[in-house]
Amino acid sequence: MFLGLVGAGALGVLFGSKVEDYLAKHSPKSLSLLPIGEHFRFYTVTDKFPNRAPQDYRLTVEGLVQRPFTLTYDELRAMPPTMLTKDFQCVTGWRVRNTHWTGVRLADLLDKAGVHPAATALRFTSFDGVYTESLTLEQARRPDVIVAYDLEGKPLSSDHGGPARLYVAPMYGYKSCKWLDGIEVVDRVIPGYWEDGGYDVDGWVGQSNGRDDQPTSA
Ligand SMILES: Nc1nc2c(c(=O)[nH]1)N[C@H]1C(S)=C(S)[C@@H](COP(=O)(O)O)O[C@H]1N2
Ligand SMILES: [Mo]
Repeated sequence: MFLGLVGAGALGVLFGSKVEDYLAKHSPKSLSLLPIGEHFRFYTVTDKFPNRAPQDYRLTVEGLVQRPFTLTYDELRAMPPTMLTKDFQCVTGWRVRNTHWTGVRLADLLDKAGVHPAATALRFTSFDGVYTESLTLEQARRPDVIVAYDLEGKPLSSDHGGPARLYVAPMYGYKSCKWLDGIEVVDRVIPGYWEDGGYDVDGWVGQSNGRDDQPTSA
């Protein structure tokens, strides 16, 4: 079972985008007939998977805030934890049900920083050096939006975006920026990596991203 999952993950890395290009061209109905199991793929838009040890991890919150700060991994883990058990769904169709995450609410990080009244949105950066994401302040303050450091009761693996990533439960997976290292509070929504490629900025599961006229690899 374990080896099977690892094998499937490796296949996802090697062939994931091609398979999903193919899948995305077919209707949701035919998707459910295809033999894709309920497991995560491992995605990266760069040609590598960054690997940062927890002791080298830093998360910065800055921009339109009263008290910008940088947290170490231990400091992040020392904040009040939030647990969520919710689905994880990629816009291309794969979904893992009832995934169990632990992390810190973005709302708590924002309160710690003290958001300036002119702020309306957040911009997220990844230490892969390329990926970016965005949320409005209102979205970011939802209780089901966290900076996650555990998945299924274990420290989040590098392949899944560890030491810490976003988990935006109500939205498609592309909103959940992996290898998160920066949160900038800004005065307007700045569309992220896949949003520049055509995906909806408001990536609510089931309410956005019609399949037919969208890019197919997120
Ligand atoms: N830094 C970074 N974050 C990312 C991505 C990525 O390629 N790079 N892919 C996004 C997409 S499209 C999805 S579906 C999820 C996949 O998460 P996983 O690789 O842990 O399964 O991560 C999202 N966050
Ligand atoms: Mo995705």
